[in-house]
Amino acid sequence: MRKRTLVVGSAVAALVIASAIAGCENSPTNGKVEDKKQGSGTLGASASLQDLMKARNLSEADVEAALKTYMPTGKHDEYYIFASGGQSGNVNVIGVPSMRMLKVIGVFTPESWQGWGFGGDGDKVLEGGNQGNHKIRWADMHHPNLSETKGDYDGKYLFVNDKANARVAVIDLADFMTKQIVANPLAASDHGGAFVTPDTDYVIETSQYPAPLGRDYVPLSEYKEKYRGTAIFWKFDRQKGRIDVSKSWALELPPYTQDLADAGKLDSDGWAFVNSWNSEMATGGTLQGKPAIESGSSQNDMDYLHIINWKKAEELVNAGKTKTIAGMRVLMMDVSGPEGVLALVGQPKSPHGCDVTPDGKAIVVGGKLDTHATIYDFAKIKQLIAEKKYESKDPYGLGILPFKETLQGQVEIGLGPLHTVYDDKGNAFTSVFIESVVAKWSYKDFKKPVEKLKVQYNIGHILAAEGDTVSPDGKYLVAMNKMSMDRFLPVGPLYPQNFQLVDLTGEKMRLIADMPLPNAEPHYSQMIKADKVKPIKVYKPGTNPFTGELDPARVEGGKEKIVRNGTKVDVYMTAIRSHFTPDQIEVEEGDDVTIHVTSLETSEDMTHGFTIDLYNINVSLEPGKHENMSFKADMPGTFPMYCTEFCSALHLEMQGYFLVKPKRK
Ligand code: RUQ
Ligand code: CUA
Repeated sequence: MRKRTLVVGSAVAALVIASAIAGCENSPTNGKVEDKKQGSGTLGASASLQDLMKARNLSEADVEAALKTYMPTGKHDEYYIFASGGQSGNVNVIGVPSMRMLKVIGVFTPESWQGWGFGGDGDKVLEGGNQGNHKIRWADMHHPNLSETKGDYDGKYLFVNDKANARVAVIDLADFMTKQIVANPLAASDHGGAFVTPDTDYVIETSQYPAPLGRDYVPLSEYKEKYRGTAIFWKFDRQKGRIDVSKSWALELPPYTQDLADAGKLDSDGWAFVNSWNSEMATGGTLQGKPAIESGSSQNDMDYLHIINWKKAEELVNAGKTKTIAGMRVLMMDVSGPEGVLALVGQPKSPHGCDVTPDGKAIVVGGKLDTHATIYDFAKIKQLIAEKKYESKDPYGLGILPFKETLQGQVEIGLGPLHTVYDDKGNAFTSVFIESVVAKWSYKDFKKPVEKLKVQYNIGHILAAEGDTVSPDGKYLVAMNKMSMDRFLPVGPLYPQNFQLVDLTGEKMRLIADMPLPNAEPHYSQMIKADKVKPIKVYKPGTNPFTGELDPARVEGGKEKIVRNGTKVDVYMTAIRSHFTPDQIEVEEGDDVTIHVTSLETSEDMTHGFTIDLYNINVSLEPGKHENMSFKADMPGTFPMYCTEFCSALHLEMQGYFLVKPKRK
C-alpha cells in the first residue's frame, strides 16, 4: 500500500474528528462505543470513520479524495466529459467529479443498445461516412470538440474526427445522438480535427498522412511532387445543425504530415494553426534498406507550424480562386502562399500539441523530442506576415517566418511535452509523456514549471474544465494516461487506459480519482459545465431524430395498418406498454419490407426496443421516437419480434411474430 502524507489540515481531518463526535447523534447506532469497536477491521454499518479508514487502509488524503469525488445517490455531477472512444469509434460521456460513465454515444461504430446501425434510420447517417465503395463501420476517434459561441462552449453540439478514415461526425447534445457523418474526399487520414472556430462557423479537419489529394494512385517515388496534406474547413450550419458540404472548402498543404490544429480566438480569431512532424518527407522503405519513417522523419531540428489566415482564405474561395478536386473547392499553395494565407514557421523537433492560449495571444507547442514548450506570439506572427518578412521559402514556395522573431518564449518542461491546457489564473498545464507528469507553469512569465505531478502512467492528452474556451474554469483537470500497469485488477494483456482526475482548487495539484477506460484509447476529451447542456427528455410523438421533424410516416394510435403494393410492404406500427400493433406481420419471401414504428410513450425514461430475431434488425424506441426500418424478407421462416428494453411487468409479453412465407417453387 502506498504511503501518503497525513498532512491534511483541511476540512477532512476536521470532518473525520467531527463526525466521530457528532456522529453520536446521527448514527443509527446512536454512537454506542461498543458498536464502533465491533466495526473495527470490518466495514460494518456501525464502524466509525477511523475504523473504516483502518479497515480499508486509507490515508487522510484518500478520505479527502473520496469526499471530493463521492456522489451521493440521486445527486448530479458538476461537469460532463465528452471523451473520445478511440478505436471503439464512439463517444464516452463521463460525470465529474464522480468519474462515473454516463453514456456511450454511438457514432462511427454500430452500437446495439442504441439500435445504432441495425436497420433503423441511423444507418443512413452511417452511410454518409462510407469512403469510396467501402462501408466503414469502425473509427479511430481522436479529438472531440464542443460547439462554441464567442469562444465559450455553448453545450449544443459535439464534433469528432476519425483519424483512420478521414471523417467528421456531428452529435446533437439535445438528444446525444449522431446526426451526420461527412467523409473527407481529399485525404485518407486526418488528425487535426475536429476543431471549431470561436463561433462554430467552421469545423476544421486537417489530414495526417500525406496522400495525393483525392487519393489517386501515385507511386511513392513521386511523394514530393504529388503527395499533399490538406485542411478542410467544414462549414457548419447552426440553424440546421449540420455541416453544409456545399459551402465547405479546403487548403492544399505541403506533404509534411500535419498533426494537431487549433483555431485562433479573440486576438487571433480568423486564424488557425496546424503543426507537422515530417519536414524530411520521409516515406520509409525498410525492405530496400532505407530508414523507417520514425527515424527518417526525425532528422531535422525543425518541423513546421502552419499558419492559416482562414478569414482571408474564405474570401479567396468565395472569389473563385480555387481548384475543384474530388468535388471540393481547394485553395492551392500557389495562391495561398503569395496571398499570405498560408505561411510556415519552424517548430522544434517532432512537435505534437498545438494549443492557443485562452486570450488568443499565443500558441503553445510541445516537442516530443524536445524538452521545451515553445510559445509563439500571435501579434508578432501577424506583423511578420503582413510585412512579408520571411526568412526563406520552402520547396513549395511558402514563406518561412524567422523562428526567433515569432517567439514569446520557451519553457523548459521536461521529457516529451505533448499537450497544454489552461486554468483561470494564467497557468498552463502540459502533459509530459516520457516523464509521466503534469507540469504546471505560467504562460505569462515563462518560468520553469512551478510544480510537477506524477501520473500513472505516460500521459498523452490532458483536459481541463472548460479548458479550450476563452474562460477556463480551473478546478479540475484530467490526465489521460496511455498506460495503467498496476492501477486496476488485471484483465489480460490488453490494459485499460487510465483517466486521473486532478483537483486544482488547492495550492498544489492533487490527484483525487482514477478511472479505467474500458473500451479504447481515448485521445482528447473536453469538459463542460453540466448546466450548459440541456438535453430533451422525450421526443414530440412521431419525431424522426435524424431529421428533427415529425416523420411523414409517423403512426398515431388506432391508425396502424399493413399496406401492400406489389412486392412492397409497409407496416405502420406503434409501440406502447406492453404491445406492438400490429403484432403479427406476414409477408412473402423476397418482399421489400419497411416497418415504420412510432413510440406512443410520453413519459420520461420509458424506452422500448424492437428487434426481429435473426434479421439483424434492432432499434431503440425512446418516448415519442419514430424509426423506419427497410429490409428484404430474404429468409423464409418464423421469426419472433420483441421488445428488447425492460419496460414493464409485462415486458416479456411485448412480443409478436414476423412470418415470411416461402416462394412457391
Ligand atoms: S493525439 S497523445 Cu491528439 Cu491523436 Cu496527442
Ligand atoms: Cu417494451 Cu419491453
